[in-house]
Amino acid sequence: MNLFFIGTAGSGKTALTHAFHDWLTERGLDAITVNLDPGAELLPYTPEVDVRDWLDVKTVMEEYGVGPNGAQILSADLIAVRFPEVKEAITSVKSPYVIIDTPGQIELFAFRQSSKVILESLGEDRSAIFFLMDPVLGGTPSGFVSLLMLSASAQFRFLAPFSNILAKSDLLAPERLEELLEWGSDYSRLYESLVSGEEGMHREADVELFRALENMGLLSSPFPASSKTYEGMEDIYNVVQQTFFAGEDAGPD
Ligand SMILES: Nc1nc2c(ncn2[C@@H]2O[C@H](COP(=O)(O)OP(=O)(O)O)[C@@H](O)[C@H]2O)c(=O)[nH]1
Ligand SMILES: [Mg+2]
Repeated sequence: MNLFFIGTAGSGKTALTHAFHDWLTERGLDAITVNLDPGAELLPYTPEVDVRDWLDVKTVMEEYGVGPNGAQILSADLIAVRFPEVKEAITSVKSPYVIIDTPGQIELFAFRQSSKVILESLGEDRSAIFFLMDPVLGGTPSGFVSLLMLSASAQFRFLAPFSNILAKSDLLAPERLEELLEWGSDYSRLYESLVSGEEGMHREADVELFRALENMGLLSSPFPASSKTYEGMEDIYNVVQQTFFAGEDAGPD
């Protein structure tokens, strides 16, 4: 099972990769971490497979004579070329849970062809995608709608099951957390907040965006998770069990 954590820069993908790995292994479950971010500097965990062994942004900058942004994009594309070797390294470990940390900026993974190559190579039927919603960006009704839109556009590109996570939940006061979760689970509340706020000129566009998401059936409720308090780790685990075993627990108690 390949579990991909995707999201905007700073949404907590790397921290969650670390936390969820620890959570699984503390329960005696066999899990490995994979770093697919060629631009990562310091990682809080030690990945079993690290894309930087094949490709890193600094070397790409030197070799191709491009700047940091160009190198990030080029690296994201070059991963696809080197992926057969990366995949070989992943599958040779033979661990049931493969937790995959993806590049910092969401567009480098979610919106480039290389991510399709990666998912297809590992098997979309053996993969699940978790989109991390950053509560800092999703703290206003229009910010929340924008994140749902971003999540929906990523969801469109993949066949693998897709879940939204309200990340870094420990940063929110209980009543704020409750409000954001209400927006996520009851879209009439999100709509109310959207039209009643002081959001000025963008309001109509947001309402249109909201309606489009609603009409396409693409609004999916996030659940909270924190890499600090471990809130939500069990929910991620349950999603995985539901997805791959239809509720039957694969691991020891
Ligand atoms: N309080 C809190 N901070 C977090 C959490 N997850 C990540 N962070 C912090 O947010 C920043 C970005 O996290 P990181 O995992 O590197 O984000 P990434 O860019 O998506 O990989 C770091 O300073 C983390 O320590 C969380 O669950 N709670
Ligand atoms: Mg990261």
